[in-house]
Amino acid sequence: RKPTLAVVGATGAVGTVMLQILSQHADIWGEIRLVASPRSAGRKLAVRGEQVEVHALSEDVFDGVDVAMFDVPDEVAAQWAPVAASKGVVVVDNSAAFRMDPDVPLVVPEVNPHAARVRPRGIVANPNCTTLSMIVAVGALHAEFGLRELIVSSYQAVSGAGRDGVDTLRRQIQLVAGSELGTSPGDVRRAVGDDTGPFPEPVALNVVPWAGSLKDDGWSSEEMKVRDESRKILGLPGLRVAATCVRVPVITTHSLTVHARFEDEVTVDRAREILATAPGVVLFDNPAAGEFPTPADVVGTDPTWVGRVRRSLDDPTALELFVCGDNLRKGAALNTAQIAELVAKEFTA
Ligand code: 2RA
Repeated sequence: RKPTLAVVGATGAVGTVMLQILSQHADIWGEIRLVASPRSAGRKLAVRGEQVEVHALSEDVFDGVDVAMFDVPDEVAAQWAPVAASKGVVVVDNSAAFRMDPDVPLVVPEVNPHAARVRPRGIVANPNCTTLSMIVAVGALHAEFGLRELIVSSYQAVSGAGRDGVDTLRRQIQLVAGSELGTSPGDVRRAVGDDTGPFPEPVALNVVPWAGSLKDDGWSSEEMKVRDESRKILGLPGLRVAATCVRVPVITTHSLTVHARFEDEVTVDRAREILATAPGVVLFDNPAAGEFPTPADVVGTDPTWVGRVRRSLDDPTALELFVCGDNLRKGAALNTAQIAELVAKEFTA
């Protein structure tokens, strides 16, 4: 029997990519039931080449469902994932509501697939897109070299903030295009006006050193997620992590610079071999030929792309990398689908 899948949050930015992925991956699901907020109920969306009606989120919508992917706000997931789980549904949740719950595994199939089998609450969590955009590459290096410390800076795309983020950047690009803006203090801000959407500052012609909400001692929620989630996924509770998260005027695909320090000396040759053969990673690293990943080339692809692999000049145990990953695919929908596919094997085995 092919398991029944529910996609909760089918109409959102990630949900849209999820439906594309479900249409492209092997057809392992029986019914695919689409679920969203009541205001989207009755709409029809294309999945697997068919128009499928969207149902309003309710307890009954989980009747007969085996696996449910959730991509909804934290508070909606916090309320509804346990409802689905109480009906025997295995929930794969892409919110932050359960990621750090010790009874909820946080899974990246290339790194810790075994963790998905132990789920006391019936919920498996999907990491945040910023963590996911680098962790497959870092995990492959950790498996060989033993990770001691991560220092990362992110260059995050506006679609990480959902459709509102994308609409905001597109609107601002119109307002600043073809002008002499960007040459005197505050000129971009005045052109863009007060409506900066989900961002604290204009994002067109700018970079904004902020993502998420304010946490203790000046850290952002996004920076804390990179630290906490990397530790949990890699099974390294004491890993030293320092992250600085920055929003850039890119529509989709998060990039990160990574300084990774390991237990012993590393070589670039061995690091390149590992990255070239790791599942889910593409090594694209030939600066002499101008070859390194950029978001504009990576968007729409599945793997984590790695370039600029160097050994630290001042520390032979450390590597420097530049990493790009599509935040809506591997960063969200794809990893969720991969986890759901792992779980689905339990139904068909
Ligand atoms: C962002 N990581 O990019 C967030 C979305 N989950 O804003």
